[in-house]
Amino acid sequence: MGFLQGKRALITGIASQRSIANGIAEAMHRQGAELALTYQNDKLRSRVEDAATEYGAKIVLPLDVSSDAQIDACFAELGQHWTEGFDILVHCIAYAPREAIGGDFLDGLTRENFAIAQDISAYSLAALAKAARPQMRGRNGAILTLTYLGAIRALQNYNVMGVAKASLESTMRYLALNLGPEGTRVNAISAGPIKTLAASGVGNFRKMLGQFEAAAPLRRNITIEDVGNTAAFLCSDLAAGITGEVTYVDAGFSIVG
Ligand code: 0WD
Repeated sequence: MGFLQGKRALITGIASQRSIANGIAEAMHRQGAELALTYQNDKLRSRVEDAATEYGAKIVLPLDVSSDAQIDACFAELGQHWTEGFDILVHCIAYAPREAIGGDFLDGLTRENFAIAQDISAYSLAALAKAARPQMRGRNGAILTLTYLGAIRALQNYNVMGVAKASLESTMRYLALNLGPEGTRVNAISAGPIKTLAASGVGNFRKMLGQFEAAAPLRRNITIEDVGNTAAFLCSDLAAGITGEVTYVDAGFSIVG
């Protein structure tokens, strides 16, 4: 029996088979969780439906986090399926305009680019947690988001996304503080670089993968399976004492000076 048996998990952010969210869905399914998946737009719908078939997920809902109406509709519909609530919310969503995630930080900086990165990549975690709150309350559930080292270090090219990830990590801690008394834990995984659609927008990403592999103590890159397994653990009762934490799944890269 898997350690997520009896848990219901809503997973956002599947955009392709390579998506980190796909690795998380696979691991949570393998550990016995019942899944619901969301897709950002019609272009991604059939891919997410394929994933739903693979993982036996009966619920597939549209969710573009830039729309308050879609957030409301998503949780209203989820409540019709899972009438007694659900246990796990996985936030795997980030976006910044491409010109703002490469080269000189100030060259790509505009008021609008900064705001979009914050809105889609950080505010959306709080917005989803707020919408999910009545359905997750009192179930010993867990919320999980995905962050990156650029939140705490100034890394070449990551730019406004680094600022948004710092905001995301802080948002995660405030959620942990306020949802803890209701029994909901909130955590983040800081993943090493993985080649996904979102990552291909970051300047010089391929070069970064090589440098990462050479410097990381485990001398290898990270896979979506690595992240998926840690996500399954953090959202399970095995991690009942962990909240407000950033767990590094990065082959040790962040400890190297
Ligand atoms: O190296 C990496 N790939 C790392 C990713 C290292 C550390 C952290 N992360 C984070 C990302 O910043 C993100 O928060 O992991 C999370 C998942 O990213 P991913 O798996 O690397 O990327 P991807 O497969 O592209 O999924 C991200 C998805 C979007 O994909 P695209 O590429 O189409 O923008 O986030 C979703 C979308 O499906 N997304 C949205 N979903 C709902 N509403 C929105 C939106 N407005 N915007 C983007």
